[in-house]
Amino acid sequence: MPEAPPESVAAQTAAQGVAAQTAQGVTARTAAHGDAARSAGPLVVELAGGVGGAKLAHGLQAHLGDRLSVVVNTGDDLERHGLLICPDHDTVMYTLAGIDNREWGWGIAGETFVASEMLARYGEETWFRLGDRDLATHIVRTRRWRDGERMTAIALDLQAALGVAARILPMTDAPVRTQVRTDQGWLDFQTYFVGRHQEPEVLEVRFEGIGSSRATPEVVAAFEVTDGIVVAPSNPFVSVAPILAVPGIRGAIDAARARGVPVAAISGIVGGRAIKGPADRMIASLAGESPTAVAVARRYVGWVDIFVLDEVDAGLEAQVRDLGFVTLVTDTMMVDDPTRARLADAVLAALAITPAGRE
Ligand code: FO1
Repeated sequence: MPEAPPESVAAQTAAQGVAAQTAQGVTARTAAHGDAARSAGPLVVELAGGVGGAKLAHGLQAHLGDRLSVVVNTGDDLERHGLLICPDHDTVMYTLAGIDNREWGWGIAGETFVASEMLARYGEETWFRLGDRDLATHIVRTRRWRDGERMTAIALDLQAALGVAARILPMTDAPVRTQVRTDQGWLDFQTYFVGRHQEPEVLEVRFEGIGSSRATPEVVAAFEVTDGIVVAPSNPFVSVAPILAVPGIRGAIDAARARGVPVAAISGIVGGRAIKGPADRMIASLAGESPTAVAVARRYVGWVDIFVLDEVDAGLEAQVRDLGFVTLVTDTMMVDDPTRARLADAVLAALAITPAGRE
């Protein structure tokens, strides 16, 4: 849909007419996914960072179940106490498994920190807090990773053990580490985010290791067969940008769009402020713009078709359309299960995706 002129989603959906998938077509696409057990129906890929990506994935999973693939940022990954931690993957996984800690937005509900207290007694740095239950995830992951297994295979097994219906695919199997330049020099992402409480101004962002990374076969296949792509209300600079920077992913999105697959993105800036995290300050320091939904939309020109703004930003809709997007204005606040599912439903409708397939 790249060539579609800007207009309202309702008008565009009506104009598209019916191009529903046949049962045979769905079966062929399912086989191409390499997952014969996947249920029939439309397939969707979400690009996700941590909390916002997890909430939207939860809403999408409620509608799509195992037909949702979440391509998750791994630039936030880090090693602590000799263990490999994948925060965005784990936030999405715990959320989709229904064991997430809703108070913090990360970690596991009912978590305790006895092991962390003991680590501190041994003199280990514990500002990045690893809960007792969470530690089990990192122990299993690290053991298998050191044995030479692919990150994707390990992740899929962890998800299966927790009964997650959707698939959460690391953006790459190669190590990529986001770093930010501040007036205190280059900092690893979690040192900036947790260790320094996101306080230093971010002047530059780089993704160490991105040049030697590549999209996994699972990620490429997910884009090849998908009916729609959704970009979560995640940080454009440190959550979405690293996914796009993995060699092979932007090309896979372009190829999907060339065969008519629409891409929708949801603004993580509402009323001039980030829903969570430092995206608003990064828009100012990295792009020199006011933190608005329009500034987010500007980051997505050329590869996103539909831009979703919150109702409080309805006054910005015309500016977003002027950038070439189809717009959807709706309540984007995901405060509980019904509002997650409602936003997911609105986005799927904007993508013209119904339970039977694409309209
Ligand atoms: N966030 C914090 O604010 N403090 C922590 O101590 C912390 C520990 C942590 C451990 C495992 C994990 O998977 C995530 C954790 N997070 C913590 C969240 C994480 O730093 C960020 O939310 C994401 O990287 C940003 O998307």
